[in-house]
Amino acid sequence: MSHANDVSSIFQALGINADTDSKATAAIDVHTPIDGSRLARIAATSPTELDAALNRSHQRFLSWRDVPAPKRGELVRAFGETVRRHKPELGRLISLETGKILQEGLGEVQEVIDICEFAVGLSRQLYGLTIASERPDHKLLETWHPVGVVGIISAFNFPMAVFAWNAALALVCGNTLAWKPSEKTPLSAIALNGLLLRSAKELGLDADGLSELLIGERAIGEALVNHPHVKLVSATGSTAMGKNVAMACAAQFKRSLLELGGNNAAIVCPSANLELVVRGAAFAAAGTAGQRCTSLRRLIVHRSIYPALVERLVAVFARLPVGNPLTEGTLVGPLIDGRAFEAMQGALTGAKGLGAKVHFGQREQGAGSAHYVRPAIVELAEQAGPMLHETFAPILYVVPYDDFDDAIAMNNAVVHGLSSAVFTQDLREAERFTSARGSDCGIANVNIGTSGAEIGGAFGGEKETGGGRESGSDAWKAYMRRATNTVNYGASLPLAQGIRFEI
Ligand code: UN1
Repeated sequence: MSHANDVSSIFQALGINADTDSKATAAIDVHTPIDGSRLARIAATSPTELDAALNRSHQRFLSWRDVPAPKRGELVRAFGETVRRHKPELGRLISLETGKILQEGLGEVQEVIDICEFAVGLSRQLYGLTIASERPDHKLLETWHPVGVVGIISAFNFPMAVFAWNAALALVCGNTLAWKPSEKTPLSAIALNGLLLRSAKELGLDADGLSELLIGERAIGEALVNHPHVKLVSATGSTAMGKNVAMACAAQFKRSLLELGGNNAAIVCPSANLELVVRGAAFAAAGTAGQRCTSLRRLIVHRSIYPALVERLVAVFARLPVGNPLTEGTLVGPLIDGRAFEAMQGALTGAKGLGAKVHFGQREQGAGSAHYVRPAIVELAEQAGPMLHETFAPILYVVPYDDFDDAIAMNNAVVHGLSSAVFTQDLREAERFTSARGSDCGIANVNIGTSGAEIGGAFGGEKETGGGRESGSDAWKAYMRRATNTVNYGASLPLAQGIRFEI
């Protein structure tokens, strides 16, 4: 069966009517990274359609905000259950569209299910504080309200999970959604949004405007960000894109929630359990073909164990099964496209120019015009050149260190601040790494790699990663506005700050 037919039968199994062979003049061709063949042609959203969609979202918000939060949670529960029923088809669709191995496609769908469960519980936990008032017979309260239409811009590498982290929380908080997926992965978006709207209809809810899909390239994203009905923009993608979103939002006093790049490092200390390091580093660096924002890109290794560790990693990378992501046993699928391949080769050439010893990174046999590569290990004497930049590809730079404080300084010496890790059995090193003078990242792990964060924690990072937090913990607060209420239940009107104002 061709991959395009595979897509058609997935939509059929999902019960979603998608026009995957659009005749519209403004349409987007979707190709699979597996062999470069065309999966579908999808109509793009026009500016007029975008305006109409955002008007619908705004109108729907006006009634959705009045639905009690636990009732809103029922929609998210139904959505999560529908997704669970269709996990195999959705996982396969992700694999076809992104080139992720099937198990990672299924893992991503599991993240969608998990965040729905989290949000259902949360729908009964959207609480504020009561605060002691300085005045007699007064109380101070904090109440939380939805913000309105939440615009979601998502990247190709997590074409379903990123939407779900935002959508599940934003919906229980009482917002409606407008989603612009990556133009590389509109099929995953059509499928997932279709299931969300169907879940709403099955519950007897008005699905119109609950979650509008906006298909297109950069201009559609810009129109979304600039539309007056959109009150919060949650954007995942490159730092350059995030900077534009942040500036456009700031100019209009809109909120933005940014989840941008990462140049994530792990420090390997002399006492580290090397079994954990090899497994953790190989998965984090080579898994998803290095195309997670949490992928491990830098390994900072104590000089005493450097030769032994690098030898083991080289042996593991040499035999990593690279190939068709739908084939059982494959661990590394293709890069998303030719541009990703060129960026990778450019970084490797740059490293060679600095005298690096480069292991692998070459193109591997693959079908059609696909870009399969053997994940690279790049040994540098010190952190410099391309090691200081995020390249969205499987390259693991390795440098030695002598002093633990220097290692922490190297961890922090990049513009991004998403994820980081230390491998050690020394309690002092672990505590220092996770302390205020340790890693400056939003994620700082101990004895575990940089990728694969669970949904229960807040997810996001500092500096050019954008500062936003999504998913677990109290990330829901980003999707609500806070009001402080002072209530006087007495018969007089005492003023605060000791002011006397007799009239
Ligand atoms: C991303 O690459 O956009 O920790 C996020 C992880 C996933 C999220 C990755 N839960 O790898």
